[in-house]
Amino acid sequence: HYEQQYLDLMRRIWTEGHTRTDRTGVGTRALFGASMRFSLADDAVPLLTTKRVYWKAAAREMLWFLTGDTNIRALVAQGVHIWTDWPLDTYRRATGEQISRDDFEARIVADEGFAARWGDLGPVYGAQWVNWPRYEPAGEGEGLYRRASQGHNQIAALVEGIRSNPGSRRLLFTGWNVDEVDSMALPPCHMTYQFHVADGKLSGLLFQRSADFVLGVPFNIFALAMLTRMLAQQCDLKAGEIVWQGGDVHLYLNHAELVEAQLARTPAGAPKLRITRKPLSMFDYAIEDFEVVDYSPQAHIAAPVAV
Ligand code: DHF
Ligand code: TMP
Repeated sequence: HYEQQYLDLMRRIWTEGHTRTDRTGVGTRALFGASMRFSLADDAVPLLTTKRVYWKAAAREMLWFLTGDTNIRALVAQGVHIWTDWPLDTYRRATGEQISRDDFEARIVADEGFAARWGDLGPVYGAQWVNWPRYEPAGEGEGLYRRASQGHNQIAALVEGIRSNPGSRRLLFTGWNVDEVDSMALPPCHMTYQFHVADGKLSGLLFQRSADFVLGVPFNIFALAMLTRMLAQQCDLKAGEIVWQGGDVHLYLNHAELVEAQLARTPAGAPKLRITRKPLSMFDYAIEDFEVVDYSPQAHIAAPVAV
């Protein structure tokens, strides 16, 4: 079963990983350098079956990236809570107010000014993917360069590249903007995506510098599969496979019992991801265009997220 790779790697991190103190203070066991690959043939999608993965939250996050938005407001308004904890932490530290997560989210949705002030994550994924800063010679009295009103759209360029030069070894985009990582709430984890065309099939590879194996990775591999399927559809190619590569691949120490519980389960089933329409471009997909069938996972396993 395709999921065995995930479970084997999880077991290996837990048994062979080095214990490390990390930025969050929670502590991890970590391996350095690991890889998994999954077929996308016949609409196969690598959703975990040993626990329910809320794939619609991951799909909505991917569509949000593609809009270039970096404010959590649009996510929260759709009931996606996965990014709330970081702005919430900033808000609590700055104001000393012990606001609840629910109240903070309610204010983000109700009050546009509040969201503008407290809901932005900085120039994260979306900003870099579709609007990487570009500079042009400035006018009189403005210094040498000014920021151009329109940045680089790496996604549009990627589609153009796949269509016009499928043999290229430069079909990639990255969120790791050295000039801007310090102003992001979190520097990109899933940082570089590369694509490859062979035999009429498009494959996608992700390099993820830092991987929370319990919470982040199930979302990240689904999103990689979804993105690869969307690109293949836009470029009239079939989907090949996805390759996931992790740098610091870790299990948080407070996930110990959840890891044991999940490793005691057996994967089963072969879910499929259907795209029910062909939108005009990468920027015209909606959540309704995606459907997962044949997915009957075991129960969700809730895990605390290290902020
Ligand atoms: N920090 C850490 N420590 N780990 C992460 O995986 C992580 N991921 C981020 C931002 N910062 C992070 C963005 N992605 C969840 C999933 C993905 C994600 C953030 C959080 C998460 O909590 N998933 C839960 C609940 C999902 C839900 O309620 O919809 C899960 O069980 O999948
Ligand atoms: P770091 O910036 O100190 O590496 O912390 C980021 C944490 O978030 C780390 O545990 C990896 C995790 N993460 C994922 O695994 N996937 C994601 O998509 C994101 C945004 C974060």
